[in-house]
Amino acid sequence: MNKYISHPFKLLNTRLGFMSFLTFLFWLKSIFAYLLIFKLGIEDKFQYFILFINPLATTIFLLGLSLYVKKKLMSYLFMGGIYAGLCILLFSNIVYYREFSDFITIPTILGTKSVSAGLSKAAIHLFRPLDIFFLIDLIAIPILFVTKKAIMDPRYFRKRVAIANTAISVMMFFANLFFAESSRPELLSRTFAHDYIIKYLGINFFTGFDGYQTFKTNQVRKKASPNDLTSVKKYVHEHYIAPNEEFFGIAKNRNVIYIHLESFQKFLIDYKLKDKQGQEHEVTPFLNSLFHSQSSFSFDNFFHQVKAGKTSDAENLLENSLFGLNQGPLFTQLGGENTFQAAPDILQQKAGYTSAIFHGNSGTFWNRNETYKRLGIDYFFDSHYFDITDKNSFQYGIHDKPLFQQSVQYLEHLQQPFYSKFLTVSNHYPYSPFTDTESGFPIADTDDKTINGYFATANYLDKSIEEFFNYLKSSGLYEKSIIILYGDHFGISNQRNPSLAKLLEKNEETWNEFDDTQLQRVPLIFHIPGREDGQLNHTYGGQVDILPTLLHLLGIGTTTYLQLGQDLFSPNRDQLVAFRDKHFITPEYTVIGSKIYHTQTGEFLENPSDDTQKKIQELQKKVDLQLATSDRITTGDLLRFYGKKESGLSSINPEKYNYKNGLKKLKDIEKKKKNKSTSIFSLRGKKSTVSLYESKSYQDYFVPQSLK
Ligand code: GP9
Ligand code: MN
Repeated sequence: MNKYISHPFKLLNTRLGFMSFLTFLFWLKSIFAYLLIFKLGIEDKFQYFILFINPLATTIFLLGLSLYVKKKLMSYLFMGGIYAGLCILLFSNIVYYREFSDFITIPTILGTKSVSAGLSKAAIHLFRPLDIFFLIDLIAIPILFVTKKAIMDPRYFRKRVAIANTAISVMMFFANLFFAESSRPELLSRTFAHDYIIKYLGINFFTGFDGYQTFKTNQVRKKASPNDLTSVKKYVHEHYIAPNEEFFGIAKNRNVIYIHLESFQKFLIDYKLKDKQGQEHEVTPFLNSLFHSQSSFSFDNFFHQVKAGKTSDAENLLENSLFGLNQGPLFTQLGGENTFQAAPDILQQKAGYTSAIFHGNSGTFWNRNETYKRLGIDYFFDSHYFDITDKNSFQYGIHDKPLFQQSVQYLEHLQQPFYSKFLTVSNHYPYSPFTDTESGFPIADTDDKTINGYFATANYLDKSIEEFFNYLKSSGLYEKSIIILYGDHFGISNQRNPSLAKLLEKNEETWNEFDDTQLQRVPLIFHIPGREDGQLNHTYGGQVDILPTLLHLLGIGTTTYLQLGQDLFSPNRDQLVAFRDKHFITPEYTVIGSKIYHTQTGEFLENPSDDTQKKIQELQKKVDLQLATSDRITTGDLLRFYGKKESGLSSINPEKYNYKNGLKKLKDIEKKKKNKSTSIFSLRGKKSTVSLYESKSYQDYFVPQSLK
């Protein structure tokens, strides 16, 4: 009998056997890390299944490469080297995760971010005794070979079998990907968050994929030069419109409070849902009252302009007055690397604002934890800062009522004026309504469950905002603030719109792309307490226009910044709203590819006159130019060349930002500033405002099993 087989380790002493052994070990370590160290938010049994299989395909593929190496020692060394590499990658991620609650990206490994330097100093404190489990085999296995307890198989490995092994691993990968995409559609095109990729496809894949994306974006970035700014500046200069004098500075020095209305479409405003008995229920009575308030400047022809990055694209549009990318989310693709000149940064440098974001989801979602640093956001209160239970949260984090209520303990310590944003989530797909007896809201009656729940979750959002407003009033923050409410994007997708049609008193049969486009309206409200000259403005605009509008309201000029929007209050604005897919809308035309509709009537222009065609072509050119200019700035990372001389802004050092211990930092500032502290807590004689918050208990709300 062959001595390699008769040895006590038997199968292990064949190359394939040894490879299987290493695969098993790596699988075991990965599962250990997934379950005990990383918080991956596994939601159901299917996701557990995917989690358990996801280390296999890439590990077998990579270790299997050594099977192509003929020489015994070389083949074993190669396999061992790959194995050691994988183990070190996994282990480094474990250590990194303990500090950053995130995973290592290629730019981090390459040291372009000096967190890696900081980490190596801190790393030693991040080791735990248990870690020996992840490393011991890297010492034990070579010892086994040296002491001849394990033996290398000298037999030449047949190429056909090596190829079969590779083929199997590739097939396994596609099966894994198929499962992943069926649990989380568009996983790779939209990427969402690092933990999503790891949950579904494992660390090896994540690192490779990140490397590929980094390479792609670096290529474009490398090619860009300061000369590219010439055409950008020309566009911005020609497109700039001076602010409307009447509104310039009317909110000067006020706190900015953004309320992000998740998935909230304009049609919800003033909408009344009929229940089965035919009784009408106003869906968002509080938001309606704000929309029509004499202290509000509201917009009813205002459109979202997001693409794959959804919420994060909306944030990008608002913070930078730049579009997201045509493919994939800007925050995850460029947010961790690019230079920005965003609202929090401008307001900090020009008017001494402190900035904070409140969001009850994990900070890594949409790569916010990295991007926010580059936007100059001082404090990021993510899920770590909230008391989250099964009852008060769902897959996107803490529900809106507790989000607002629990934010107040931090908000009250912010130095004023502050720039803040509350990212709500409860009105997010799948719109599982809250049903408590007192505040339950009827479910709509269509054949689409998603649509049916949408009104009830919007109603819950409405109530949560009302509670927050009550707090703002009782705490004294209200009069000192400008509160801006905006819908981030559609909640009901185009495919579902025909089912929505009858609720909007439209015909399901004749519903078309024109109607889809009109539904991309989202509400926009600038609420300025104390003003009595509020108005409903019908100008056509989009999210890219918010930043210059806001800065002008705050009395800050925008001529030196590379922003692509136009002040919504300025007369003579273009009133041309570009969508990311190059479709566009004006008060006159809605243009979808080659199809032209009349915006006011919905009439399809079958044979547009030469004149109309020319007009449309010109508009299309403008739209294309706006989008191309945005892409030039973002993919070329051109703002890195646009320095203080031109912009008037010193550049940001993202490494100075760290979102841990936010409350402690705020309190330290209060102490340091003593009677110069402007937080509402200090101004009230160090009396907390937390007890002023009145909320109907969210404990009463629950998601019915049937809708989970
Ligand atoms: C996630 C939340 C929702 O943190 O902002 O994002 P969306 O799915 O709407 O892009
Ligand atoms: Mn969203």
